[in-house]
Parts: sequence; C-alpha cells; structure tokens
Amino acid sequence: FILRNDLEKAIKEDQFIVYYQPLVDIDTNKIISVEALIRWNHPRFGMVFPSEFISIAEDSKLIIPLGEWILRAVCKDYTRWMQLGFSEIKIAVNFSGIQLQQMDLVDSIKAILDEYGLNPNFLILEATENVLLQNTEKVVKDFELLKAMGVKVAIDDFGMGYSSLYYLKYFKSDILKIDREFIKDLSTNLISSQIVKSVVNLSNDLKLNLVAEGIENKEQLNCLREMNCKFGQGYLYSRPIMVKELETILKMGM
Ligand code: G
Ligand code: G
Ligand code: MN
Ligand code: NA
Repeated sequence: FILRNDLEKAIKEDQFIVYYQPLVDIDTNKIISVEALIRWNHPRFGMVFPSEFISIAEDSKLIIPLGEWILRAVCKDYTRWMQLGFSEIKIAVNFSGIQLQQMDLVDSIKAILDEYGLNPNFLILEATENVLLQNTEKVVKDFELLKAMGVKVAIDDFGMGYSSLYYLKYFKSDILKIDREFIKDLSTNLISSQIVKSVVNLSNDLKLNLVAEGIENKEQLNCLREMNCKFGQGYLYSRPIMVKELETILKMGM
C-alpha cells in the first residue's frame, strides 16, 4: 500500500516513467499522436500502475507536482523527437479533476512549455467527462485559453459520464475519444454498433476528431472502417510502450 511520503519522495527522485501509447489514423496506419501514461518504478514494489496511485496523489494534492513532473518529462521527450525529425507527432497528457481545478492551470502549463521553449501545438490535454462537472465555467474558460495558445483538448472515455452531451455543448474540444465499453463488443452487439455509428455522425457534424479506444482485434477494426471512424487506439495497434521502443517504431517510418 502506497504512502503519501513515498509519493513525495518518488517525485523528487524521478521514480516515474512515462509510457506512450500510439494513436493511429485508421486509413493510413500512420501514428498521429501518442498518449502519455505514467508508471511508477517503485524501489520495493516494482512497476506500479496509475490506478494504484493517481487517486492517492489526488487526495493528497500531490497530483499537482506529479502532473508538472509528467509535463516536463513529456517536454524533454518531445524536444528529442524534434531533433529526430518527429516533430509532427502530438502528445496527449491526461489531466485529472484536481488538476483542472487548479487556479493557475493555464499559467503553469504555459510556464513549463516556456522552460523548454516549445510551441504548445504539440500538446493535447485529455480529460475524462466526469472531471468536467465541477466549476464548469472556470474549466470552460481555461479550455478556451489553452486552445487560443494552440493546445488541443480531448474528451476521454466519452459516453461513460453522467452528462456526455452537456459537455459537448459547453466544452469546445477538438477530439472525442469514445470509451472502449462501446468498442469491446462492437462486432457482436447491435446496440454498441448503433451507438458508435451515431457518435461517428455526431462527431462529423460537430467537427470533432473521433478516436475509438480499446481496439483489440481485426473484427472491431473492420467495423470501425466501415463506419468511417478516422482514428483508433488499442492493443491491436500497440500497448503503451517505453519511449525507446516508440522511437524505434517512429524511425521505421510508421
Ligand atoms: O496506463 P493505464 O492503462 O493503467 O492508465 C489508467 C488510467 O490512469 C488512465 O485512464 C488515465 O486516466 C490515468 N493516468 C495515466 N497516466 C496519467 C497521468 O499522467 N496523469 C493523470 N492525471 N492520470 C493518468
Ligand atoms: O482512461 P484512459 O483512456 O486514459 O485510459 C487508458 C488506459 O486504457 C490505459 O490504462 C491503457 O493501458 C488502457 N488501454 C489502452 N488500450 C487498450 C486496449 O486495447 N484494451 C484494454 N483493455 N485497455 C487498453
Ligand atoms: Mn486517456
Ligand atoms: Na479513455
């Protein structure tokens, strides 16, 4: 079991590792962006997954310095990718509710990007629906400021929240990621396939880039192709991988 002190020490001692999961254009198989997914290389417990420490980090407010650590790590990797010629790859970073409630969220993101002299265009802020409920006006305003800076915004796990359509109305996002709940039985469940089809149409009408999450097999991919869903993510393409492995794949020209 994870202690707050452990977490505080881990941030100071760089015990975290950013894994990246590719997001792919379904037509061309090209990697468009990657999602940063944090892991904790714990000195005693080994690799610890975010489900075991993000909520503790949130409760203790350590998610703020941890989130800043992650953003810096992403900036360092992106700086190297620019030198390697992969500057067109965007990086999506997950932000939790506590982070979105941070009063100086936009300034702190901007300050970190400035530290590395990076144009904000490569960054995608990813937030699940449920964290958008609190203090809606503040978060709507922050999203508008971020978008004016060039940061893209993605609504994650779409369809699982309490007021999915409400978010679409008020949060001017760029990307919609439909939850894997609707993808897992896409090829066998008529209700799932009708829901996904409707979300494809809705995304087209709202000029949102739709991403299907959790694609694990060819049958699901074929259904998504038929529906003209443009982007996909999931184990069929790649699990979350270490940065060295990602760079190898990018060098091979995928
Ligand atoms: O990597 P994994 O598949 O275990 O991710 C589980 C969840 O943990 C994801 O849905 C994501 O919301 C959350 N998560 C992963 N990385 C980060 C991160 O860097 N910051 C925040 N706030 N949440 C993360
Ligand atoms: O909530 P968010 O979408 O940020 O969560 C990403 C999580 O989903 C990560 O924990 C990642 O490991 C997991 N994930 C990514 N692709 C797949 C997939 O194809 N199948 C399953 N079951 N999980 C996946
Ligand atoms: Mn996500
Ligand atoms: Na998701």
